[in-house]
Amino acid sequence: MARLTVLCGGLGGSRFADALVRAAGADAVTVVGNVGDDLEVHGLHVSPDLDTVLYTLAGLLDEERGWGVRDETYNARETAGRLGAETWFTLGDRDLGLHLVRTELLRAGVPLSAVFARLAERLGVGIRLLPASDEPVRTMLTTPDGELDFQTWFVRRRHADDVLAVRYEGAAEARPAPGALEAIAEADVCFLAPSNPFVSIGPILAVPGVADAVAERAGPVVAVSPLVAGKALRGPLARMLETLGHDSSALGVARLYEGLASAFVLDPADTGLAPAVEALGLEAVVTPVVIVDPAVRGEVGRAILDATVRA
Ligand code: FO1
Repeated sequence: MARLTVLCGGLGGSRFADALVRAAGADAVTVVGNVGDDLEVHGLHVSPDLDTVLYTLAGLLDEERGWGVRDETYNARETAGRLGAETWFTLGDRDLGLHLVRTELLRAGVPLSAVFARLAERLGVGIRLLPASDEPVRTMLTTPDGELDFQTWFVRRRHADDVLAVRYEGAAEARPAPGALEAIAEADVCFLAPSNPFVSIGPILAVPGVADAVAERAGPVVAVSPLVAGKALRGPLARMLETLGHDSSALGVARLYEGLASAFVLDPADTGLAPAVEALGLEAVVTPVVIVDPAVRGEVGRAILDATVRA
């Protein structure tokens, strides 16, 4: 059985992890996930990206919306709003149950990685799900209106502000979660999921030791393009690349991974970029990367594995 480790963010990353699970089985997959967009809501710890991975693999995700639990209700939010609380970050009733349990465990001194191990087990998710760190790392974005934390920028202000710089608060003091560096070093293939390189993969790589573990691997490091024909399937990546001074294309993303990845997976829509990707010293692998529909994920995952386990 091939051992596959995936550095991943929220929706794109969770769909990619699901594709690998469908192709190779849950036992094969370890996720090292982003905690840079974690936040506290009503005193509860919320880990949106890792929760999205958890919900996707448990078959609970609201696939249309791309976050939270399907068949959700919002009674607690309505009460909180009526009582004067801020409700711009929506927590549904079912989702709230998870945040209550997680926060209780964290307050009792259980590290975030152990909390996720428990949540995954209880929800029947067979992969290993590790936060990049048990310590806080927070993605902060410089905009023309000042510096904003990720969720204020993304949800509250609907990512309307141009992003001029990105910083990962706390990263320099954070330690990788137990097992994360080993999972990266020992995997047969280490993937950089089709997630936003600045706000999903960046905060993981910023934890001391993680980028070195990826760069020093003897085996392949395969980055999967989060852009197809210059467009993100969802989210603000194309515009962020522009405002941060990069090429708004799969090639622009490949350049960010130069020296770190050994191969870069491009959608057939971007075949024309393959020679430029190869010129960066990355093997260009052209195969579909669109995994929105759960029905195609297994097939897409198998094709990516066939093309890259040997890369
Ligand atoms: N995204 C929104 O656009 N609005 C929300 O109110 C919102 C709530 C939310 C609650 C739990 C959760 O796990 C995710 C949630 N998201 C929401 C998604 C989240 O902000 C982002 O998609 C990720 O952080 C980006 O990867």
